[in-house]
Amino acid sequence: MCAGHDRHMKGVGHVADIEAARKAFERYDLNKDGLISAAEYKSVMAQLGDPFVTETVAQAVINSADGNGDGLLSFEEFWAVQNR
Ligand SMILES: [Ca+2]
Ligand SMILES: [Ca+2]
Repeated sequence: MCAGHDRHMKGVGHVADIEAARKAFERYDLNKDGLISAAEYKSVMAQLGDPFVTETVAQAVINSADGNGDGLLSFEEFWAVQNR
């Protein structure tokens, strides 16, 4: 239940409850369409001080959590990662 599993979602850290997860999700969802794209993830990581996350890396992170294979992260998929 702790440490290790969320390394690829760094910046999110340990999210204890769904409200905190939703806030984190909204921080990544820059255009508020309810989905996190690779471009959004990359921008937010850059804002958080990690300029080494390229769009390719961002897409890989999203793909690793992308339950339905559309290349975008929904809140449900994001939440599933928090609880992995
Ligand atoms: Ca979005
Ligand atoms: Ca998806």
